[in-house]
Amino acid sequence: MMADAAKTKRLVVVSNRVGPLKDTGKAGGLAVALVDMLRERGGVWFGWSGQVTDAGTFSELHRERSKTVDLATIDIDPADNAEFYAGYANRTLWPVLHYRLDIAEFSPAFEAGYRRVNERFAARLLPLLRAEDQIWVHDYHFFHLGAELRRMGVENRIGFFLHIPFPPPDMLSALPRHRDLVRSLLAYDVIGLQTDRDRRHFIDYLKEEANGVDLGGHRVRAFDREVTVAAFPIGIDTEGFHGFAEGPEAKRERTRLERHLNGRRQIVGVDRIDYSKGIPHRFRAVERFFEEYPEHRGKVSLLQVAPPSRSEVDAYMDIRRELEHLAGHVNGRFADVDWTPIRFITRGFPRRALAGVYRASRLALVTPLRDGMNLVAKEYVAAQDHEDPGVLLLSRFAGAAETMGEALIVNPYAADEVALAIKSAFDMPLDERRARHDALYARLVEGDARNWANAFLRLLDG
Ligand code: ADQ
Repeated sequence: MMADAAKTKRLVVVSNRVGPLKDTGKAGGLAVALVDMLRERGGVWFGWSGQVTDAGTFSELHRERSKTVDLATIDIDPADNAEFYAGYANRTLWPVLHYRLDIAEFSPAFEAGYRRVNERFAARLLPLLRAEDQIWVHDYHFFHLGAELRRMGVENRIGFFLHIPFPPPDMLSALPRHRDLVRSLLAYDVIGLQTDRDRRHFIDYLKEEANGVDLGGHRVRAFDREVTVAAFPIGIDTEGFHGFAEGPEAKRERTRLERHLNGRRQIVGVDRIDYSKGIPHRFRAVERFFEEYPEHRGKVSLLQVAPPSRSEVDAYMDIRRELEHLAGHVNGRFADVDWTPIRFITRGFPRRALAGVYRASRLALVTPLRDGMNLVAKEYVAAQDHEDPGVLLLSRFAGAAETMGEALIVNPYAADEVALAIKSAFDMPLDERRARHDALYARLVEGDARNWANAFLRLLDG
C-alpha cells in the first residue's frame, strides 16, 4: 500500500483507557482513528484495563489480538486508583489545566502516586517494545511516562498528545513542582496540543520558566533538549458520523423525539457531567432566554443529555445536584401542563442514536467554560441534514472555536449574550444556516480524525 519506509514502523499507542478494537463506532472518532492507524502499521495499544485489583500494576498482562493489533492492559491497585487516577489526574491536573485553581487539590500523596504509576506503566511497557517502534502517548495521565522510558534506556521516537488545554504559565506555576512536570514533557520528541492558543501557552511557559527558545518551524529548545511542538486540532470521523445520522437507529430516535416534540423546536446539549462544560451557566442562559423572549415559551425546549462521570470526586456530585436543582427551578418557573422547558437525562446514548438526537435538534448549545477541543460541537455539525441544517452555538473557550468560526461564538459566562444568540439562531434564514453549515462541514472533513492522526505521525516519523 504505502511505499514509505516510515509507514512500516510499528506503532505503539499508550493511553489510560484503551480500545475497543471492534465496533469502534461505539467509542467515537478517536478510537476509530487510532485503530485505523494501528491496523495499517501494525502495533500495540497499551493502557489500563479499567480494573482495580490488589495485584495492581503487577497484574498479569491482559492481551487481546485482532489482526495486526495487540491490545495489552494492566490493572491498578486501590492506592493507585485513589492517588493516581481519582487523585493527581482528576483532582489536581484536570482542574489546573482547565484554569480551575480554586478547586484543585494539591497533595504530596497524589503526586507520589502519579509518579509511581507512570514509572510502573513504563516498566510494564518496556518488554513489549522493539527498536524501531514509534510510541505515541496520550493525555494528562502520562506526563512522566516518556521520561521514565528514557531513564530505562529507550531511544525510540516518542510523541505525546495533550487532549485537554494547556493553561497560561502564570496559572500552571501554581502547581507545586510544575517544572518537573514540564521537564518530563521535554523527554518526548513531538509534543502535540489541541490549539494554537495551547501551543502559545506552552512556549510561553518554556520561555518564562525554563529559559526556553522558540527556534521556529515547530522546534523549541529547553531543559537541554530540542523537540517539536505543534497544534493538531483533533477531529471526528466526519463522514462516518454523518452516515450514522442517516441510518435506521438515528431515524428511530428522531421519530420518537418528533412525536414527543409535536412541532416544537429542540435545543440539545450533550456533555459528560463536568464543571468544565458550563452546564449550570447554560441552564441559566436558557432561563434568561425564556425571560427575555417570552414568544418562545411553549415552543422551544432544551434536551440536556449528561451522563455522570468521575462520581467519586466530590466536585462532580456537587454539580449534578446543582443541575437537578436548576432544571427544577427553570421548569417550576416556566413549564405548562403540556410543555417542559428543560429535559435533563443523565444517561449515555448509543452513538448511532445520538446522531439522531443531534439531527432532531435545531440548535446545539456547546458552551464549556474551558475545553481542549469539544467533539460534541463537531458531531452536531456532522449529523446535520445539508439541505436544512441546525445552528451550532459554541463557546469561545472551547478549542473547537479556533477552527469553527462560522458557528455562533459566545461567551458562556454572559447569560444575556447566550440568550440573544439562541434567539438569533431561531431567526436565522435557511440560506445563512446552509452557508455556515457548508463551511463548517467542509473543514470537518479536511480535519477529520484520520487526517489528525496522520498529521501527528508525520511529524513523529521525523
Ligand atoms: P471530553 O471531555 O470527554 O474529551 P468531548 O470532546 O466533548 O469531551 O467528547 C465527549 C464524547 O463523549 C463525545 O464523542 C460525545 O458524543 C460522547 N458523549 C457525551 N455524552 C454522551 C452521551 N450522553 N451519550 C453518548 N455519548 C456521549 C476530552 C477533552 C475534549 C477533547 C476530547 C478529545 O476534554 O476537549 O475534545 O478529549 O481530544
